[in-house]
Amino acid sequence: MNNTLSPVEIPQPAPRSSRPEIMAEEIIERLTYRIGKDAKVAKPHDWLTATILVVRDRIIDKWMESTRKVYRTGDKRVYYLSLEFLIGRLMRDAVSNMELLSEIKDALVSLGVDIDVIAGLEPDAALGNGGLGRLAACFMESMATVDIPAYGYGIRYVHGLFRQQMADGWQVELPETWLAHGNPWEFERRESSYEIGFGGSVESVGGYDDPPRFVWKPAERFIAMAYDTPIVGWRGKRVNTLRLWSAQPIDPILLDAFNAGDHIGALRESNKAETLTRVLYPADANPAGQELRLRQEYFFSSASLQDILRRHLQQYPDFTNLHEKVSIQLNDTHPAISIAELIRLLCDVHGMDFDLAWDITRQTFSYTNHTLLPEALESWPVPLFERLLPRHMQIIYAINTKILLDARKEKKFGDSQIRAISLIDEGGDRRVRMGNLAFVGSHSINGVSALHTDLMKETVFADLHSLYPNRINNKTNGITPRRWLMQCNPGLTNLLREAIGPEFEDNTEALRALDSFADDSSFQKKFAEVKRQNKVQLANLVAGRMGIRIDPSAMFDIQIKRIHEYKRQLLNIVEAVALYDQIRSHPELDWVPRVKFFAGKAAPSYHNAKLIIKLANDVARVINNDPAVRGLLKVVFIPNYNVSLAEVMVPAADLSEQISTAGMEASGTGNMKFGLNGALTIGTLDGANVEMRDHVGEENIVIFGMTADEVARVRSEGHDPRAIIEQSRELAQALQAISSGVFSPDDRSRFTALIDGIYNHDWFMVAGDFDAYAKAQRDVDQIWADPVSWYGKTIRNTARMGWFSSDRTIRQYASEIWRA
Ligand code: NBG
Repeated sequence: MNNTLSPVEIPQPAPRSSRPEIMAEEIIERLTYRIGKDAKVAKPHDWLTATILVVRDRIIDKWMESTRKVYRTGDKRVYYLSLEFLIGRLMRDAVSNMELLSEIKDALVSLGVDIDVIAGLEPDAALGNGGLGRLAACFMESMATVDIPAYGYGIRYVHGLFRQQMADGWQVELPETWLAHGNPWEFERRESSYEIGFGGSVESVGGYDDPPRFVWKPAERFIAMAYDTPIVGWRGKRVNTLRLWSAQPIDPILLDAFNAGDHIGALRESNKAETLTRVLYPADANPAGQELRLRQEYFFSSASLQDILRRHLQQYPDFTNLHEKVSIQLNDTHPAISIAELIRLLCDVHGMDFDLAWDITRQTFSYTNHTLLPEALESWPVPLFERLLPRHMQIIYAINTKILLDARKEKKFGDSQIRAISLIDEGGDRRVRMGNLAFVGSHSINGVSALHTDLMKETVFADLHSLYPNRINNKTNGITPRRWLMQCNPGLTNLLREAIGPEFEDNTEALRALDSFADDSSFQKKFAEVKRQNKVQLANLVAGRMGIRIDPSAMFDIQIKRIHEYKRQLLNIVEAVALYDQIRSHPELDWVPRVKFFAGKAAPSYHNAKLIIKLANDVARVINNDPAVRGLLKVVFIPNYNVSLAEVMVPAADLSEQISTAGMEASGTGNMKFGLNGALTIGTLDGANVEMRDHVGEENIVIFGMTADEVARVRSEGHDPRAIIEQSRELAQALQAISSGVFSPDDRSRFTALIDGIYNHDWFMVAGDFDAYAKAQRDVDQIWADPVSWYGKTIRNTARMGWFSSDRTIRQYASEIWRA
């Protein structure tokens, strides 16, 4: 069944030519008739938009074909629900995946336009905070590449992640306006609109003979409207849809109020709707905890599910086969309310009975956990939940009754286990636990690296795991090699093609053939030259943006990621201070010239993270200006880290810092990007670092520090950081220097409390791991001093990272979870 209106056969548009002359003509055509600009006065931004429109047309042809195909075949559709999609710029991605790069370049050259200049104007769509959102973006690209019919569902935030500016070394957050020039990639879909309610009450109708039916009468209602962005897979094989929801008022203006002279009140509904999807919460791995966040979560979950059900009914008579035709992946707990919402829609709106709806729901959903940090597990106060989503609260109680009865009767769970698995946290103020809801409502719960998955079974989900022992599984993260090798590092890509042929472009694991070149001196020279070119580019960026000159022959040591105590930028900075001390005390030694780069944003409310940024900048100012260092060590904090900046930094790295406290980084994905681009990793046995070591070989990675087990043991048995510090002269000196204001003469006690934290509890094991880290850094220096050894290792990193392609990850999701 289809809802086509036209009875006549509609001719399809003719395929478009990719000849540069034709595309140049089309660019002029778009500039003139779509943008309304004469080529003589067109601004670079107009050229960008016109170019995107020309590429977009070619994508649309494939997009429609992909959509038609899934209606024809009746294949299962995968829905990826995520509050974050950190997609970055799209033009280069789209052009390169459509294999139009040289044609578009030529077309633009013939018009006197430089593609690099206009590509640099494209705003960086930052609808995410960090790894979780970037993973969603890599997955979207890989799902299209491996030909899975998939939709991403999220929110079209008007303001993505804030712009970070430095004011005297402090982070300042400014609003980001990625939509300021319009967005040529998106299509507004007014016809795909759904009503979303909040608050109000629940009435039950029927009773006596029939089972009662529940009717939710929301007090507030909004419209969710869809905006679609096409996502092209590699070689344009398939084009999927990223559908982002925007909130609209039901009554844009209250005319009664307006006519009565209340001009502001008349726009009340409009303002409320706009607020709902205006900003992305800037918290990474810790819950925002505010009502607006819960509203955002429910808003996009409900809109997505209504859309999914509507699409299903276009093809099938009812929902009894929903789980055979639909898989819904919950990206963390943010969309976990979807579980109760699906039951509500099936039962209350479509008349299904609860037990069947529950069964179908569980077979439809699967959930990915992305962090074990206890403070990051989402939960909502019961009174707030009840007020905002009264019907969902009832459904959650009903699910809880089922689960707890089953656990007590079938599994003989005792009180403490019952308390642990309950959907309601009864300790203190009562709260709804979204992690437990996501777990019980899904047939698959996965972690994002082998270690993280093991720890999930042992810690946060231990009791739920013993109740449902077959549900937890692992899907180690991956990255798309198109963006993170082929687009960001054309120099290396060309060299690889020259050496091992093009097979790796379609199968990243074919990079393994590079192993046989690892010790070949002429290949090493070429590999080194590519790295040098990439470093020159980064050096130019730093000179241009910050006015700091750096020497591209120094070792580029890079740590880029969100600023978090568990990620231990602080350990890296303390080591820099210790090294600074050493260089001054022993000027006669052969120090390896290094530039330590940092970039990353801190959650605006995360005090210590912001202080760590200030510390990095304070330390940089002192070290960079001390003539005694003779340029051997530089520290650079590049502001406003985002996807586009990563695309310049990753290819330029010699050393990749992946130094989280073991057991705390679920996976990491930056680690994979660096390895693939030929950096050596210094890291702990945490997250996917463990599997990276297994793949590249332990001689090709520098591992240091406590293991996750050791951290857990030390934490439970008692850790004495003060004693450790007293044993380590270098560490003691560095900490004292920071604490006493050597780097902050304007405010000597600025960092005292931060450093006291290390002396007093050292939760993140900065003192605990310092000596091992400092020694590992000197090992890195030694490897660097022998270029043959250095390039042998880094080439082997590129050769052996193919398994970390998100194509592999997605294939595993498809075969083991979605069965698509
Ligand atoms: C992050 C983890 C990373 C992991 C990404 C993607 C959250 C909540 N978690 O280690 O911290 O790589 O998720 O899985 O953002």
